[in-house]
Amino acid sequence: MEEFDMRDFLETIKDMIFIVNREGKLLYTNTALIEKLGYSHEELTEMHILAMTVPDKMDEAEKAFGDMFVGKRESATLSLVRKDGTLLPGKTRVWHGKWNNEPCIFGIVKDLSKEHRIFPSPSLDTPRIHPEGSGMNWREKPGSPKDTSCELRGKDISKPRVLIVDDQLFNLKLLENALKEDYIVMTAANGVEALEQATGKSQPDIILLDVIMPVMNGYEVCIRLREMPETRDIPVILLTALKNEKNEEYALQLGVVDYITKPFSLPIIKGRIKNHVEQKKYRDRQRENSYMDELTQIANRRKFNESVAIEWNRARRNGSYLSVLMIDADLFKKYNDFYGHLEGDNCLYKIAQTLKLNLKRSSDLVARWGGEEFACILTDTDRIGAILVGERLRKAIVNLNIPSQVSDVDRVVTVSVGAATMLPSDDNSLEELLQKADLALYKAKKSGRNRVCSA
Ligand code: GH3
Ligand code: MG
Repeated sequence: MEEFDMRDFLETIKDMIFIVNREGKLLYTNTALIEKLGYSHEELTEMHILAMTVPDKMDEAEKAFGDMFVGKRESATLSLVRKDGTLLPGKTRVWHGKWNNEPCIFGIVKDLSKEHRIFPSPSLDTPRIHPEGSGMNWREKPGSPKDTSCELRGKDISKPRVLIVDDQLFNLKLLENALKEDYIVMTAANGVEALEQATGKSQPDIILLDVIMPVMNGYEVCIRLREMPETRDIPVILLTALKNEKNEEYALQLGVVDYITKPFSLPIIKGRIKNHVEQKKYRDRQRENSYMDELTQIANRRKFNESVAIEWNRARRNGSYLSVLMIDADLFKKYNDFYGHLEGDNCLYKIAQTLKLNLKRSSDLVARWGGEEFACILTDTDRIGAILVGERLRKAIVNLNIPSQVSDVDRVVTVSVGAATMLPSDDNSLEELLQKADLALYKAKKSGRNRVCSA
């Protein structure tokens, strides 16, 4: 007689069989289940058991499976979702066992679709309390979404960041577990939290967004993300149970890069995320190059304009001060005329690099505004703070000790600084802030140069 092979045996059974590990990931599905649900074997591999349940009822399904897995309940009547989105009513019963020497749960699902009765979904059979209560622990998987994002934050900044937005805790966990090896995973339970995370200092490289959520649905989140310059270019993948052409068309009009219907296959979703993140990183690199001033090797005016608009919005949301410094080389025309244009270029490079080196916060930015003029963005900095930074930069340029025989101001190259500060609100504007900084610079020039003035 041939040696007994469990797989061959399971294939002979007409009921649907699945085997999951303690985290709920499918390790094996027999042909009956594959055929009835319409997935391929590959699509089901590693899929989470709950990804086959009705998305809107996932909480109930999670509880039902969880109870069965810890032995509190013997069976549950639950609908499974076929690949084409239709429902397959079934009654699931589970046993504990081992598969490839690992503890796992065997499930057998009886197809109830032929039973001609109104199918309650997902009503549960009489609970049975199991004294041991052993098996899978859904709630105590290591690292809740929040924990994990905190734990990973700052640990590996080279990994791309993915923000998962879903009000279903289970979905968050499912995706988080699938992605945490390759990404820094951020999570949000609703649209408002999602916008907070997306506009924060550590922005995601991609957003996986559920459509149906309380407070603010996925479409509204998309619209808001597209409206704000700082989030406009973050690719968004919509995850939805709404399998319908109109919805998909609408989502694409809103600018989402992909539209995936639930239940989804984890390998496919991972592949799509990888492609979109690679494209985004490529675009980021292109943009970074277009943000660089060639002569001074610091940010250019385009970068300044985009950044200052973003910081203005951020400061307005956070109710924090935003300051700008305008910095201009003193009597530089004379310097050029005396030392020559090449020496002038060299001097501008040194000034730019010194300014950059002397900004301490990662959120501060110095850019070449044009010619021999530079501009700094100082986030979360009040008037006094801005004057202090301006003074530090002015001194740093003096300390560079670049000789200048032609200056009436000093025997070295100097700069004048105009500082302006605002608390962004409905009553003021970014243009006003920049004008104020310009006015302050004019004051510094008029009152003798090599000094900081505030408007
Ligand atoms: P002020 O103190 O009032 O600012 O006097 P200034 O001479 O610096 O101002 P003005 O605007 O009259 O002249 C700016 C000079 O800066 C003109 C130009 O020779 C020089 N300049 C502007 N861009 C560059 C550049 O890219 N390279 C070099 N070498 N010089 C530049
Ligand atoms: Mg000048």
